[in-house]
Amino acid sequence: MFYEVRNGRFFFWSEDDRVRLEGLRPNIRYQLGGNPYVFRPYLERTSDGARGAAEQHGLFLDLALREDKPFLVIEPRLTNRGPEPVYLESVAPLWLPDFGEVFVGPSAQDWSVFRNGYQSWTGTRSFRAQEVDPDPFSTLLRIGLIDIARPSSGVAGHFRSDLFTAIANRSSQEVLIAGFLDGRFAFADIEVAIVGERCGRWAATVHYDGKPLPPGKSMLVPPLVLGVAANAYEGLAAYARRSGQYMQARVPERNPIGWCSWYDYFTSIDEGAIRENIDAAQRLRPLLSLDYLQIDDGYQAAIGDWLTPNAKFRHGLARLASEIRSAGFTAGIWLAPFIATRDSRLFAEHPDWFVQDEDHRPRFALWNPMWGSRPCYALDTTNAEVLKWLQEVVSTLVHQWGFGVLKLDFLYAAALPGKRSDPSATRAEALRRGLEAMRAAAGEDTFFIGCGCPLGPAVGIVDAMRVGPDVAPFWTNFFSRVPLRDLHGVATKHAIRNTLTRAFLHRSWWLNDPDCLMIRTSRTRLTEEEFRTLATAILLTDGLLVLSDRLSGLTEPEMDRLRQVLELRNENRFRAMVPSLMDEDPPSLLLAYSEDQSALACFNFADEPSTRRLDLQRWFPQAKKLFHVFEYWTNQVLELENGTATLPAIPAHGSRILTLPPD
Ligand code: 9PG
Repeated sequence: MFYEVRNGRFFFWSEDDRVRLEGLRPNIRYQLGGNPYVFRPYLERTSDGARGAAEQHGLFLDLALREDKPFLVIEPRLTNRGPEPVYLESVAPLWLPDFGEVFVGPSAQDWSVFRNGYQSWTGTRSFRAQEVDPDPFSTLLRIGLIDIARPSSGVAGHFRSDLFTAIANRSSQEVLIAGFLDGRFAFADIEVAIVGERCGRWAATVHYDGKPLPPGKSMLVPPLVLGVAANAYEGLAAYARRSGQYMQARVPERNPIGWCSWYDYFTSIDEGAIRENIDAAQRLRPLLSLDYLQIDDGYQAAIGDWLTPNAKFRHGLARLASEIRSAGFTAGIWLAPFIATRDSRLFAEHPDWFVQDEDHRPRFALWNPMWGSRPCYALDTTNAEVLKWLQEVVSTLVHQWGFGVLKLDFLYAAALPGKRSDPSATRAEALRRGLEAMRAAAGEDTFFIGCGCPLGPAVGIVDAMRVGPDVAPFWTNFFSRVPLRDLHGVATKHAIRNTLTRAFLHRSWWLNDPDCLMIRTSRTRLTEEEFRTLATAILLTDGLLVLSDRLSGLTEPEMDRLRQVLELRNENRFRAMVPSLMDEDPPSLLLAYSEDQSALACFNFADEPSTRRLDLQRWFPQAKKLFHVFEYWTNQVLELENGTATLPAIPAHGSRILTLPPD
């Protein structure tokens, strides 16, 4: 890895010279006196890096450059030496001007670009040069699934990846990794456009949403890292470790097993149902010791009134929490702390606590058909009174009522564009302040699960994070395929995709929550094969294991499923690797390593059966010496020929797991 500043521009190249960034410069957008400006300084060499050779309106940019293997770290600092505040739109420490070039192998036509989504539910995958990144069909759907301030351009070969990316050349195999080390206080992305054989656009940009930089002040811009990797997944995993350390991620040693009421009852829960499950969970004990039981959506009087239960929870939540605890489980509860409907007491009493849209009306955040016709609005988490209210809610739930697990949902609302009481906060800062207030109120011992959450601002605050869309008692459906583009939002298939494509964040940024595993055989359209595929993805990526079926009256086949799942989980703490991350969507291979076992999972996402030949020696040197491997789900022994296994047809949406002794 080499780098230099020459002719006012930045250059970076790999040892073999096949990955090159040539002639990049910074690009800063800001407002002054109500007018928009662009500042694209040329660079001059300094003792520890580079600085903008020019100043504009008193703005200076310094880039400290240092090697921290396997990355080059670029640490930008922006200073305002002018007499007035400068309102920052965005700072791109590196941006590709007309006369620059980015090479990852010979032709950009062979590139695959990893596009990380904005929040939990945003579909995340690699795209080929000819492909379009499709946003959900309508504005209504986009609000809850992508960042509406940064929609996809809809142009083939043009991608914008949140916080980090990998660019892989599929024919010559080079990989470039680029990412910001800090996503806590501002949203940031890497933008890549492929135009014919060339890279037409490349920019690593931090978005400041008009944040003022006062005169005489300077600020650190999130450091950017660049690196080359032999394998995109491993490169992204190295990035996740480095950035997780930088952001002081919370990574609990123990990965709890939970139960959640949502995916069987949905909003039709009541006290009786929760009680039945407490009893059933106790009876399950010899087989499975659940750590927590979590009450999901459906207990509250209104969205926003988290401390007021509805008529189905007559005896209140404190009592239910105490019953859960008396039975030996941690009690968990769902809430959507940053939204409220008009019919909530919160809204009636504090109509001024909400983010405002362009028309000075409360900022629309969501319309959820499950909650009837009422729209939800976004709370202003830069308002001190709102933060105080959040702390009261959390403090009551945790310290008075005894909940130890909080599933915090629809968190994106706090970061929606709009007018806030503190205009100096970025959207990411607004969200982070809301999260920090809740963490401060809860204390260190409460387990937070983030959901529907932009990723960066939650690092260091949540213990676990939903990394994909909701699972459902179906594989996919018309709605998920068409308006949601076979990518975003609710569908078991979509959840599995993100579980694979974001597996490298696990234990670096938080514990990954791949969403719940349903083991039931009725009240679901998931087939046996689809159940196994979901279980395979959750277990081999070491994700949070949360069951979501009514636990009383589990049938023998359902108990069998549970046993199989636990057998696969119990002895192993797998570390995952997705070798085809940049070649397929969704990736069909998943490697998992633990101390006692190695495993290779093979998924068939197609709608018809398919056979596969797998050369195990590519990933497992020990396969050379083996004559057969074991297949977990079908309980078969497969012969190996020169380390190659031929899998009998895998049914549609099915998966197989080959297990090997460790290397
Ligand atoms: C409870 C659920 C579960 C689930 C969460 C989240 O756009 N929407 O209308 C929409 C509805 C539900 C949803 C996501 C989006 O799911 O992921 O686990 O807690 O809320 O309502």
